[in-house]
Amino acid sequence: MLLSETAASIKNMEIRGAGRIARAAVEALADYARNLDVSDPGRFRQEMQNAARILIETRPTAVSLPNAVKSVVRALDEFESVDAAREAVLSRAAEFIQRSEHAVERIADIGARHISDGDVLLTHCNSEAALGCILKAHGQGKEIEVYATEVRPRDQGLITIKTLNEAGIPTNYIVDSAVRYFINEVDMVFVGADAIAVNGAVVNKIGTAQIALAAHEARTNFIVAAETYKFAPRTILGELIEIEERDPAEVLAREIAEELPYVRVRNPAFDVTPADYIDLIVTEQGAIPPELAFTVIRDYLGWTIEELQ
Ligand code: RUB
Repeated sequence: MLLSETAASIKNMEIRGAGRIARAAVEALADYARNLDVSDPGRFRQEMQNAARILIETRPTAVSLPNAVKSVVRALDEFESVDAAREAVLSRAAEFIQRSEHAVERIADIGARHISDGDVLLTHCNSEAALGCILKAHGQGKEIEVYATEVRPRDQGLITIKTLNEAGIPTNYIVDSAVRYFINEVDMVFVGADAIAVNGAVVNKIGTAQIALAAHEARTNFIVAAETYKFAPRTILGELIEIEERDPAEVLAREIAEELPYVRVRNPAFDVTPADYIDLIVTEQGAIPPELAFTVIRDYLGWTIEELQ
């Protein structure tokens, strides 16, 4: 897919979910590098950096996107010739995609160990990392049941229930506001993440924080499944994660909204769950308490404070 097509598909959410977004962006970047017909190394670098910026600007919250794209374009600084830089970009892109797919598998293995026979799980939105754990546990022969939320306004829950149904997992499909009603029947909440801050707070689909609150009050375990490239290094510098606010028409049809001049429709796509409400973050490097987020940023993202400036 062309760079502009991938950027448009990420923006309009045909490609969605933090891991998939990161892999699609990196693939587009590799494709762009492969076809970039310039001989001047400076020009090559500049064009690649522009391409990286276009991709990064598509959606502001999923930190996997800048983390992945930057890990690829960082190769540009290390090579003098266009051919060497191109090769480096291609091999870093392939490496990232392989690492990402492997991480999702590894998370499924580790996450499934926390799920017992007979458990009732609840998931929100459509996270390949969280669903991977659930599918793995089912594949291991554990009898599980799932509550999946609808996920207003974009209905990502529909994708989730189709996957669960295909796997033959008994699933209850509920409106987002029914979580408190059912939470006492749930043993464990499993969600994904778009970003994880240095203080262990998790940014995920709008509604996640409300579910965490309900789970906390009911003493229900709350587990996040997230690859290490979803941790946000710049939060070390005190930078906040930007919460994307999308088109109000996703929530209320424009014709209706136009009749209500005093009503402002708000549509934040994500919210922040404080570390206090999170029992465990399952990464490909192991399951950690949210308090260890700094260690993940330091040890696995490999970025020094100087590089972040
Ligand atoms: C998707 C979402 C997912 C995370 C993790 O939001 O909030 O829970 O991205 O997904 P959107 P994954 O639909 O707005 O992109 O585990 O697949 O990376």
